[in-house]
Amino acid sequence: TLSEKDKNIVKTFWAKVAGREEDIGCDATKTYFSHWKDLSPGSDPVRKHGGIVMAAVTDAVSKTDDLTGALLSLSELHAFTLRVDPANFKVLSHNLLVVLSTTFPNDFTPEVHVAIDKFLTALALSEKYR
Ligand code: ZNH
Repeated sequence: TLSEKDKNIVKTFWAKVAGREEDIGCDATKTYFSHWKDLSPGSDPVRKHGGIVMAAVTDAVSKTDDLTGALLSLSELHAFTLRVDPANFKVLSHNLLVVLSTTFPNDFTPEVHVAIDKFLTALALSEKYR
């Protein structure tokens, strides 16, 4: 679970991400959603969806004390309606870590890496599957 220290690290790092959600989300999600016609990096649907996913992550950063409650309806949507394979969450989290590390090479210390990794795992949108 996330320690208080992890939470602070995530919040401090996320201040850098603020305002760049679309770019980062676009990069991290472009390998998904193959059913969309135009999947080229930077295409409108990918950009838009990347922004939506990242906005949800940013929202979660402000709710680290009750992630399960904050993400309840979103996690139900993914488990019951969208039926996203849980393995995909791991891949997306990994993509996000890669994009964050290359976008902010100086800020992405090993400490930040571990804290963000824990945070993304704690988002647990796949929790309802269990
Ligand atoms: Zn998801 C949708 C978030 C992951 C798939 N998403 C969505 C939304 C959101 C999200 C916010 C919108 C909703 C509404 O509208 O209501 N996601 C998210 C997050 C994450 C995710 C935060 C992580 C971190 N997803 C994911 C994955 C996948 C997905 C992994 C697969 C692969 N989503 C999805 C889909 C959708 C969504 C399919 C729908 C889209 C449309 O409809 O357009």
